[in-house]
Amino acid sequence: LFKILFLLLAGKILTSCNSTNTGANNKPTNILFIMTDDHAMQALSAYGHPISKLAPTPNIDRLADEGTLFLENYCANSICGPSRATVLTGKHSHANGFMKNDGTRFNGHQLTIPNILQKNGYQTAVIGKWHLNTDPVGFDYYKILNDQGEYNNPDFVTREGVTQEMGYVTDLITESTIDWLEKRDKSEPFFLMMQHKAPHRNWVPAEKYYRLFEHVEFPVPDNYFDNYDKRIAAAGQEMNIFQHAYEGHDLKMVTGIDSDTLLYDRWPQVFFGRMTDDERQRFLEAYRERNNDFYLTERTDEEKAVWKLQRYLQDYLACVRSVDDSVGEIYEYLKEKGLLDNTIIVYTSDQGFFLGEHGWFDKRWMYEESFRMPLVIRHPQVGHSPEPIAALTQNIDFAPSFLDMLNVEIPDEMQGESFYPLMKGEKLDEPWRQALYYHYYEYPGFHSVKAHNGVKTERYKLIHFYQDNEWELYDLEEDPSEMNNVYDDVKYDDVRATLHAQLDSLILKYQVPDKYLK
Ligand code: SGN
Ligand code: CA
Repeated sequence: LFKILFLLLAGKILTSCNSTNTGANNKPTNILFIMTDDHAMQALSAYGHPISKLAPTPNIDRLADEGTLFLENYCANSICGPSRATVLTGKHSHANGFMKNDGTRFNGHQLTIPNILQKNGYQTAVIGKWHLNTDPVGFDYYKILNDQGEYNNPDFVTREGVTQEMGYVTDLITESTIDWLEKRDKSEPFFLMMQHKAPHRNWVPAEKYYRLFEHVEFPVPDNYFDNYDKRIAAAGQEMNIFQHAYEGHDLKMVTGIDSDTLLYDRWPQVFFGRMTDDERQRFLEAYRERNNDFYLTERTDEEKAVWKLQRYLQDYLACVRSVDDSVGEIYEYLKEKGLLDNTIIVYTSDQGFFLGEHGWFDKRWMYEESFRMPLVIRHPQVGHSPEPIAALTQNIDFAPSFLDMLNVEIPDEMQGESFYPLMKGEKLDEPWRQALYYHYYEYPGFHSVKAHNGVKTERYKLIHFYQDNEWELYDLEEDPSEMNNVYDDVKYDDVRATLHAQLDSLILKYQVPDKYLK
């Protein structure tokens, strides 16, 4: 009997030593995955963009100071549902089946991080934006927004049904996250996804921040008045701030001096209709001075375009402020509960966003601003990486990397690679990838961005708008703003040939079916 007891005990000690799934003090490692909606790198001050200097994000920056900042992280398909499906599955859109935000229903029964971690003894939860059109699978608990969700007094969907909660969406998601952390079974590790709606369109700030940036002039991008020369697809889009932003819904403009009626208010039920009468009145008062000024000051069209850009950025960045507050609150909670040393905190956004570059809002393009995804990871055992990571990483890598960090086997069918060795500064068995594959499908669709795929290397980018067989090539070193399509320039003959070969090989590697390339 003693012998058996001894063997059992030795076995137990051995398994717990073998597992790297332990943080400091051998506590199991948790992951808190924070994802926002449409948070551009230009608006995250750890990345140092001039816009963010006027609207800093100290709480997210602290994660970077104590962790790892990824400089060249990209999405596979710059749109909400598809990016989220890629994060969950570690696969490109064609492989996980969620290619467009067109009502596609996500198949949650494939191999996903929550499914795998749940089977490995993790408590799993998702709180906030989900937007995949099927109920979350693999989660012990969920409390998600209805579809895109609302900023004010939003509806939340749980297994029990739909309930409206009074308040501001970012605060409510933060409170529910802390509430879940409080009530969870503390004997098991957790994988928790906190997914904010902000700063998604129509950029409604928290009441305390309505006037936060009222008098701040943000830098106007050099290419704000882009004429889309030699870029046929870009010329056909519908995401120009001056022309296409809805004056009421997006820019909160009213019909005249002292008016209480919004100009074009596209979907009253998700915006003004969600507010109480008092809330609406306080909102109108807060915007009154700016709105009156629009009618009291004469402006040329060009000046109006800049005025609209400022209005857009003021609200967008005020939404970001609440997101940053949320990160701060969660951080304090983890600190207070002694969870910082065994919780990996990830901060990212489902894709990037245009903050006036090319004259635009929204995303979808393979151009840098929307293609890039901010990514910051605070891993307590890795600590601060003095050098940010400049390798080409992508959201297909998230699932394999998280599994790797928790020492859980990575399924073969995942198309991404674990970037965890890069974070630890380990020498790699094989060189890291030199080229990324991108594919956007949603055309026809909102904002009229033609479907395209392409390849990006450290210096170059080749894009194919395959429905019209239009090609674009950018030299990002010479032309970081992607204004000069050099596809037909003989100087780039060799580069073009190499990029074509890289694109073909990525299409093969990821097995993109022919039918999706027409
Ligand atoms: C909404 C927005 C669009 C946005 C899509 C996709 N319009 O339709 O501007 O491109 O969502 O966004 S809105 O006025 O209703 O906000 S995504 O984040 O879901 O990809
Ligand atoms: Ca989004």
